[in-house]
Amino acid sequence: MSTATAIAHPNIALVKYWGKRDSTLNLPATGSLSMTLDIFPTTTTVSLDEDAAGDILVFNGDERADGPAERVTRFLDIVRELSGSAVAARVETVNTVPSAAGLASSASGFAALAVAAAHAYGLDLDARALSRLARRGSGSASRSIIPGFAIWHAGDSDETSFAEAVDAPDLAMVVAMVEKREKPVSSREAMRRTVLTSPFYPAWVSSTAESLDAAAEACRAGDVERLGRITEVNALRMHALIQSCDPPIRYLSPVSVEIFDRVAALRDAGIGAWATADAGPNVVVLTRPESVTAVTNALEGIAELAVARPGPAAALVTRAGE
Ligand code: 2P0
Repeated sequence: MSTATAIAHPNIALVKYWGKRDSTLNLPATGSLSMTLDIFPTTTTVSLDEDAAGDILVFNGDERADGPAERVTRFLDIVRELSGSAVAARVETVNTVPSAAGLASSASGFAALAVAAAHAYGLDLDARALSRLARRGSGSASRSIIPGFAIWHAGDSDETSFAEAVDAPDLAMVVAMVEKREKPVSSREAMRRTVLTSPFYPAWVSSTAESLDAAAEACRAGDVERLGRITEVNALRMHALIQSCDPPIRYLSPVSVEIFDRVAALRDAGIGAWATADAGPNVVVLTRPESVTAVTNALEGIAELAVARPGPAAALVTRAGE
């Protein structure tokens, strides 16, 4: 029996992925840029089982037979097709990120699953191929394969849509966990609704492509101020876009908005700090490492806080069997 265990970390996008051009291949409408974190890892073990009738998913100790299990099976079907194997697998995953709270749990989840499944099924994939594979599970997972800062190139085919590392200045993130409950509308459904109903969607696609070029340039040049400004503007544009759906969706809560205000006040006081938020009420503050204490002091008491630095690539931990 072949078994492999892998570990991956979530990532937070500075320039966001919101909207697909192809939902079968999970090709995004625009490229994106992110930092992989060094906190909240997901550890996943994939064990092939020749006698099993179907795949089994055990998520944080509970066997699941619902949506997440079907999504894992659809992903494993891609791995089985690539490897020429028809064998079912048992997938055990332990996620330390608060699940479905807009903190990129599917990114670390599918990145860890991609690495573990590729090894368990005997595929020899380089980082680019792993990023493409992880993308099929969840778009943002393509970036969690990569350490530190990553650009996910939108591409226009399975071969050309992958993430790769980009040089960046020394940065940190302060994660403000406003709520840990499941979000009311999944990113996948909200993206679909955005593409179908928002009159602002074409403007989002064109402006995000420009923001990505500018952010990549700022990253390479080590221009923290410019990168920070692009990050906060892009996040607020994404939330404005999401709120413009019919029926509308609003992920930010009053506490999230209060955090954006406190971060703006920090900037007025001369501290380089910029806020972003994914598909949920949690807010992540991008800052220089030396300003982390100023940020945590400013957010003290409003939310549970965690400090992250650029994290490692998704990696194999152990492997056994043929
Ligand atoms: C991002 N998010 O760039 C954006 C910003 C959330 C807000 O990627 O449908 O779970 O699995 O490809 O990757 C969340 O969406 O969506 C996401 P699927 P995913 O991080």
